Amino acid sequence: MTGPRLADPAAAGGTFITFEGGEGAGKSTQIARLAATLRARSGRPVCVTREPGGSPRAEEIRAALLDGVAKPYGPFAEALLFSAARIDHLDRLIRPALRRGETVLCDRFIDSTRAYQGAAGGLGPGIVDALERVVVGPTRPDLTLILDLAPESGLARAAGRGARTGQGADRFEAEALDFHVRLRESFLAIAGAEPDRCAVIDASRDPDAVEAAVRAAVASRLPALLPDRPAGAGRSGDAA
Ligand code: Z5A
Repeated sequence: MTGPRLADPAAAGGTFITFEGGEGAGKSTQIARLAATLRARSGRPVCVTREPGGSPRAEEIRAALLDGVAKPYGPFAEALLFSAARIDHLDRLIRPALRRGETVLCDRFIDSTRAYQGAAGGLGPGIVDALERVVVGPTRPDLTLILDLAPESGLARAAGRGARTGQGADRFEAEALDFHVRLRESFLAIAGAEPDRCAVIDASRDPDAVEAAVRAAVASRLPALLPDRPAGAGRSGDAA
């Protein structure tokens, strides 16, 4: 396991950044953009991953979860399966990458369990906290970017993408609107409770404006990742 997370990524080894939010908030889009920026500017390797999934075994569990295989067993059983995937993902990908000093960008992590299985799914906070303690331990994100968007807009974006790709709604996209409203409230409550770790990004704007807000949050919270000058370059990079 990695040691306690420190503020300076150079001193602490790698840096762990997670992206959270409701359906269609733009996480994948923004992770790809931030990864490109960090690769150009930080001079450190960047590892892009996602949950559920991120390792071959966790991807197998992902397929079952998004097909709704665990839904009939209830939110506790689903949380256990998300946890099983997370254990493998942490052991095989996230912790080794952090130990190598990489920047890990992860699409969803513990806050999705808190929001989906906990606040929206009805699983008690005691169980969610206990799972987090035994599964995640000290490997906590250094920064969590919560992309905030009205659920109606996010679901419309996801549906638009589904229409283009021919993919129908998955097990969670198919939940009723009030489930998605509770998700949004939960993510905002998490951000309010842990302001040092979390930054809320208004995801209703166009992708370039959201990208600028993401960069500004990273630059102010983790300045060593976005130096003014790209690593090894002789001129200033663009300002965040
Ligand atoms: N889950 C859980 O229940 N418990 C857990 O512990 C964990 C997860 C870890 C994983 O699904 C599901 O697992 C998830 C929660 C649950 N629920 N669902 N569904 P997933 O990984 O397949 O889906 P997702 O995480 O919700 O991501 P997404 O639907 O793919 O959305 P996204 O990554 O946030 O957005 P995107 O793909 O970047 O953009 C969506 C569309 O909007 C796309 O067509 C873009 O071109 C467009 N877009 C993006 N940004 C913009 C802006 N700014 N304006 C306009 N349009 C935009």
